Amino acid sequence: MRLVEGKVGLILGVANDHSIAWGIAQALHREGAQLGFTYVGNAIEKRVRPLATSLQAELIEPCDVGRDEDIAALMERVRTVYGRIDILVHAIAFAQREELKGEYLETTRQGFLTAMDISVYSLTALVRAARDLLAPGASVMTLTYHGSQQVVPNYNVMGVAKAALEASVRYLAADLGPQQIRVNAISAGPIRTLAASGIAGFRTMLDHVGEHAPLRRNTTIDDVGNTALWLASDLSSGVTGETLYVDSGYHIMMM
Ligand code: NAD
Ligand code: 0WE
Repeated sequence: MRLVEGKVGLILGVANDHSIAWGIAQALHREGAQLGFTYVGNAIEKRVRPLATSLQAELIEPCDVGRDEDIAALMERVRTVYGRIDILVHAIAFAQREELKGEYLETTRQGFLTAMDISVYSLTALVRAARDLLAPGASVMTLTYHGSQQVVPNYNVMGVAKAALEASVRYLAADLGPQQIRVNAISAGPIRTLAASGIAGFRTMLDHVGEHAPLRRNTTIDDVGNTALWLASDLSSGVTGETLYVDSGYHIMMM
């Protein structure tokens, strides 16, 4: 029996075949999950449709997580097509580009609110809208980064947002635990995705991590996908409210 045979998964955050959400989708599909996907905007729709179709997705819907009406419409579609959710994957973050350089001190009110809305509140909004669809035994997961715990130059408002996201995971886990729904975060090491493109010095960061991490290599979307598969499966039935590191061990190192 495959690890997630017959489970229904909803995946938010595939932009292209480099996306962490795509690594997760491939692992879940390989082990028997039925998957639905969302996208924002026409450019991403063009990339997501063929990817989703290649995994026999029955649901491919638009959803800007900054819009409550999009989230509500998405969950109504899920209700019609699948009638339930066993796996919910939130792999979404956004801050205005100007906020990811220079001093954190210069963060604007609007920059702060946008990062918190799209990267943090969206998880809570999605889980609330999905509440009556989430089956007993369901697994909800999100993606975070160690910039929530220690200062990573230029990560700035996203570090503050990820700290709030990890705290949201704990509060959601406490709320949904009695319904036998688990909520966890995966803290991934740096990976070259669309969200990492154009970040000054990203190459240098990747090379440094690859040379100094215990495993002496960078994290791949397959590494994250396989941990997500475990979190989605009943093998992780006792784990909730947790942040799991999938970063070649980098965060345990000092010098
Ligand atoms: P990505 O660009 O492939 O994925 C980010 C996704 O967020 C995109 O699909 C984009 O469409 C979506 N998104 C942005 N604004 C949205 C909105 N308003 N509504 C709906 N979707 C929206 O990049 P990724 O690196 O795969 O990012 C996925 C997650 O992984 C993010 O939470 C990111 O913070 C996290 N993460 C990334 C890394 C890394 O180094 N790449 C490391 C740790 C954690
Ligand atoms: O969470 C992230 C990236 C999130 C992100 C990226 C962008 C780039 C394009 C959020 N919003 C935007 N907005 C854009 O306009 N990561 C963990 C990857 C990342 O981003 C960094 C990093 C790392 C690692 C930014 C600065 C320093 C390190």
